[in-house]
Amino acid sequence: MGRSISVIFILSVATYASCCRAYAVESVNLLKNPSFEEVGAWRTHTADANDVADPRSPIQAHSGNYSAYTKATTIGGDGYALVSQDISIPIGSNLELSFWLYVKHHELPFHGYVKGFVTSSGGRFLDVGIWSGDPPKPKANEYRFQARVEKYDTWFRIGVDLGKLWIDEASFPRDDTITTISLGIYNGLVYALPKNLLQLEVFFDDVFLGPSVGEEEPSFTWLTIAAASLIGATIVVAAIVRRRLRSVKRPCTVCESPVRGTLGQIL
Ligand SMILES: [Ca+2]
Repeated sequence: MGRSISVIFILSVATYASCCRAYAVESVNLLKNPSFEEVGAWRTHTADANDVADPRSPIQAHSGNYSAYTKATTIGGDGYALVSQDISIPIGSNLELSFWLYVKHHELPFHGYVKGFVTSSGGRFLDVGIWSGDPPKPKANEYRFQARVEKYDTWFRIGVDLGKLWIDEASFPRDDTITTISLGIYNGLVYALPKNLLQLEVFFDDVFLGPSVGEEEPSFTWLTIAAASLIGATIVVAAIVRRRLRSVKRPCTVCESPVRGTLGQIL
């Protein structure tokens, strides 16, 4: 009986694991080349020749062998560097945006911003990133989600429920379509910092934009765990009851045996 319970338990776990794995696979990234492993899909933008935007840099990678590298300096003036991709994704409440980034540590703390952002056909901007100091207040068509640098010189992830931010927090209309996604940095003179000194270097990798599976997964998980627990508990109770019934009957079958004492000890 013990072995059969184990087998059923293992089968339950295996079934649960395969369910969850299949469910996770349903998460579809709507971006092309999100890990920067291939050539193409991303365009680059820089302020001048002193800035760098490389959509396929082999220097760092969160996954695979490449990431997007951006570097901006105040040498020669304002500095910014971006990579962007044209898309067409209708706003939905379950849209999720996430990306990994690696901010290089420099002698001076960075001044400016590091961000991922989307723009829409309705002329709206939703920014997700890190701003130093006290950035200007967003305009009516802008929404800003402020994160922070968790650690320098290592990869960390920023993720948001883009659809919920768009609809519930920014109060932007739902009938809009995201037309571009961009990732990049700005290290500019708007912060009145010394010229020819500052630079900012950030890598981006594994960008995700697509339907979120985070909302439904917990209820699915808890339902599955509850059902599995109920089945498991029923099996265990049935096994205990059966065993007790046997042990109740057993003394009658051995009561006439001369070796009852020995059997009783064994049983
Ligand atoms: Ca990569």
